[in-house]
Amino acid sequence: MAPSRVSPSPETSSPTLLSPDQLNTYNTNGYLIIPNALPPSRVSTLLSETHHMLSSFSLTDHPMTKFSTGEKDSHVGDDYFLTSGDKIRFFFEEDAFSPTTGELTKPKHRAINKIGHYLHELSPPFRQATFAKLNREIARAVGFKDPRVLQSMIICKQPEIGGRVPPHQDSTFLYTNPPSAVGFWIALEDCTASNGCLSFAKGSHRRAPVRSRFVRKEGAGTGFEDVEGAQFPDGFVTEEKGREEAEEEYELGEVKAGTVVLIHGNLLHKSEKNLSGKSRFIYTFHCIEGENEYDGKNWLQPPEKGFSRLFEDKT
Ligand SMILES: O=C(O)CCC(=O)C(=O)O
Repeated sequence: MAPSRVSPSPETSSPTLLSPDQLNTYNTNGYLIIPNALPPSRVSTLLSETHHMLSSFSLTDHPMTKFSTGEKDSHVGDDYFLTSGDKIRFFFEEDAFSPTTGELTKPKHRAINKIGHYLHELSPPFRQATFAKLNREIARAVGFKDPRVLQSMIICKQPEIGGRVPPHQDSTFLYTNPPSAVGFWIALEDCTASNGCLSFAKGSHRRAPVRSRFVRKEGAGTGFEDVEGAQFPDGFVTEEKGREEAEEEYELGEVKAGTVVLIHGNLLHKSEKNLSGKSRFIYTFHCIEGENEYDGKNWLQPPEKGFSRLFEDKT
C-alpha cells in the first residue's frame, strides 16, 4: 500500500515555512532534515550555554547516575532520573568510569552523556530555541492541534566514550494513546559517521507499530511493558508489515551544525558510539498531542503546571 499523508488538520492549510515537498518527504520517510534552520550565532549561543552548564554543575551530592540505554540490560531508572522532568540534571556516559576503581576517568565536562529534561523552561537560550516560530510552524504543518513539549535534552556524545543509542521509536519512551510523539533534533555541532550521527530506517514509521512502552515499575525503577492501546497515530495509513525490525536498513543522516531534524514517533532510528576525538553536541525536544491520553505509567510525569504548550506565546 502506498504511504499516504498525515491527514491535514484545519491548521495545516495555513502558510507554513515547510514547503509541500518537505512535508511530503516527512510523511513518506518519517523524518525530515532541514539544513541551516538556525543561524550560526544562535548555535554558538546554545553551545556556550551548554559549556557553561557542563563546567559549573556540582559533583557534590550528585548520585553519579549514568545514562544507560538498556544495551547492557540496564535502563536508567533511579530517583535522580525519575524526578528530572522539571529540572536540569546531568547524566554520565557509561564509559566515563574506570571498570576497576569506579572512578571518573574524564573531567566532568567530558564525562556527561546528556543534560535533561526541563531545559525548555529553565534555560533562557534553550527556551527560545524551543518556542521558536519555526518550530511552531513545523508543528502546525505536521498536524498538531495542541502540541505539548514534554521533555528536552542536550546529548553530548563525548569524544572517545560517547554512548551508542540503539534502534528505538520515540513513542516507546513518550507513549500517548494513540501515539503522537514527534522529535525536534537540532545539531549544535557537525554530526558525521565518525562522531555518531543519527541514522534512520526510512519509512519504518508506517510499518513499525509501537509495541512496547517505557514505564515506571511498581515499587521502583523503570522497565518495558506491552502497549495495550493504539500502536500507530490515529487515522494513520500504514503499510503491510513487510519486514522484521531486525532487517531494517538504516540510512546515515550526516548533518551540519544548525540543522533541524524532525523525527516521527514511530520511526526507528539510532546512533552509533563516538570513538572519534570530536564531540557531537545536539539539542532535542519532543512534543505530544495535548488531547491524547497520557497516563501515570509513563516514566516521565508532568510538572504541576502540566506539559508546556508549544503554541503559547512565550515572548
Ligand atoms: O542524538 C542521538 O544520538 C539520539 C537521539 C534520539 O534518538 C532521540 O532523541 O530520540
